Amino acid sequence: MKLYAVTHSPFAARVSLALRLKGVPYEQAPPPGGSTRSPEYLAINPIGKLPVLVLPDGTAIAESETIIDYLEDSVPQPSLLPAGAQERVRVRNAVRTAESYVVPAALRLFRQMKPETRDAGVVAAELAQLRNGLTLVEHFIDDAAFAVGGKASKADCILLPTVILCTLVGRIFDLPELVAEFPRLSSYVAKARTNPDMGSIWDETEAALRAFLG
Ligand SMILES: N[C@@H](CCC(=O)N[C@@H](CS)C(=O)NCC(=O)O)C(=O)O
Repeated sequence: MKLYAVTHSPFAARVSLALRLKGVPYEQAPPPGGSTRSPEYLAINPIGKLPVLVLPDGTAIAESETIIDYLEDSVPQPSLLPAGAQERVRVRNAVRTAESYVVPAALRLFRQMKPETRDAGVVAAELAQLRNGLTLVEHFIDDAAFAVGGKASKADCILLPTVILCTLVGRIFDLPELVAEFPRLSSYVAKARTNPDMGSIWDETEAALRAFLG
């Protein structure tokens, strides 16, 4: 399988982690034509975003969460969902909460990255949203090496790259303790990073994103 992705993308990191956890071999490549706006890439993914997974028959699957769901359907073992219905709810609530309340605020904060054009009011409002989202995420996760249910799940695939984004937000806005304000989340991340797949995705993505942001 081919994964069109860049290593600094937290959305690509979600899928890379799912592929590694499932033991699916893949080859990573940058978007054809050199950009997500190239005609070649838009012919593959009209959404114009990375990542995209291209199957051996040429089928292209867009959107990180949809790709992970496809992997779960097509390569059921090891499953990235817990066995019980209630634990699956917790995975989905952790994923939705990160996706709906944390990631959008983090992405809006990245638009305020440059101090010279920064709007202090927007930054304060978005940091409040971000902190609220992280508080909600903490509600759904375990203080353990895996976010939910004692084994790797879709929740880990979404949450770890989300926390990387938040770590970088903290660095940009001079809040080095931003993630540490959330003790359950911080403790989970520290334990999760001891897992070889999760630790390597964290290290690779964080280093690439730091370099990308300068
Ligand atoms: N909802 C998408 C978001 C993907 C996304 O925003 N990818 C960024 C890379 S971090 C991208 O491709 N940006 C290029 C662009 O917007 O042109 C997903 O989950 O896959």
